[in-house]
Amino acid sequence: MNEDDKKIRKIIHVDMDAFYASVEQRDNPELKGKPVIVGGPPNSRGVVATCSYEARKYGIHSAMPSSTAYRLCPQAIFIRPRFDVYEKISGQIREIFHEYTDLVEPLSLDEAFLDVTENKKGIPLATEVARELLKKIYQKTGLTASAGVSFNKFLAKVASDVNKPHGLTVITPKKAAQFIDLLPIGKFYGVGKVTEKKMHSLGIKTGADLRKVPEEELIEHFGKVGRFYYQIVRGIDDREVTPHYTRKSISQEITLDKDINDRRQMEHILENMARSLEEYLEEKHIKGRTITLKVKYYNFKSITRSITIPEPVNNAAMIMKYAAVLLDKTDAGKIKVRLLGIGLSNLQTPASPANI
Ligand code: DCP
Ligand code: MG
Repeated sequence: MNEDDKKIRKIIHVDMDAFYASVEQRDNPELKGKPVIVGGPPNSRGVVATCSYEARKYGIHSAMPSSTAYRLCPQAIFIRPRFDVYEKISGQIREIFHEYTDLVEPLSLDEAFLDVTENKKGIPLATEVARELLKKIYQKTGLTASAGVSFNKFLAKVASDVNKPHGLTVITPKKAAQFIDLLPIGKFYGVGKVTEKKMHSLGIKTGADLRKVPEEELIEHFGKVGRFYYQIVRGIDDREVTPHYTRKSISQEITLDKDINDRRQMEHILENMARSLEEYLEEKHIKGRTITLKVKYYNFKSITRSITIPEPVNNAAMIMKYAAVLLDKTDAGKIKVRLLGIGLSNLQTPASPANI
């Protein structure tokens, strides 16, 4: 196909505003206008899942320890998450999306990509579709969302973040180059904290800086994903909106050379597995909320123990912390063990650059 024949796609990224916290404010009017933190209690080792915009003014953000959040804003109201409610609302917004297209790719409970190039209502302007989506979401749920509209996933996703809350941002092909040039490197798709640091150390702070780096050099520094960066900084991102995210879990297991009952040795093996999981998860930009430990005893009897936490994790230390708790719930040590495994499920992911 000739480049010119390629139809310009119309992609929308929708993301609810301060999702869990907004739900709590909606359901309890006393919380409206106040700093609300959803997550672990302040005197626990828990973390902030999210917080209301009023709380963000104090510097509080997702993944911050609740104890730190309390220090920053002692008058904040701490609330435990109610996943069943969030899941129900997530279903409601998905129904709205499907009124327009079946090309809906949910990234988490509160965000999704939609390809509305062809849509069920025959609306020619994607911006119009986005406007309707936000309005319907508000009418049906009483909650606000933000949307980004562009010709690929990368730009649509970045755009949805630009005018939060209740914002609608459109990046046309004409505006793309300038927009990308000014974009801080941390906002690029797939650039997490670690990559951001590395980019900074290479003198790459913005899209304009990134565009100056030759492809080979990016591949040298970042591996396969370097090619992806080279393309997206030029506004090229052909990834399709894929309706289902199929991967449900990630796990690793090891059959030991010989059966063991030394707890320290088990922890050592689990730590190695957690580190290798972390590497994989980081690369794919995946996090998970359910950690599962698998133990097979010397007599081939196999058991699993799981824990689901409010805050998705991807780092080895956290995975290991929970694996150790789960190990206590088994007879490992009392009974000799021949296999150990760790799994992560309830996955959350932005559409990974590794999928292109
Ligand atoms: N979440 C979580 N832990 C995180 C990040 C998010 O448990 N580290 C949960 C709580 C959020 C929801 O997922 O409400 C959606 O995440 P977002 O990143 O979209 O954050 P919010 O919707 O809360 O805020 P924003 O308005 O910035 O999108
Ligand atoms: Mg959100």
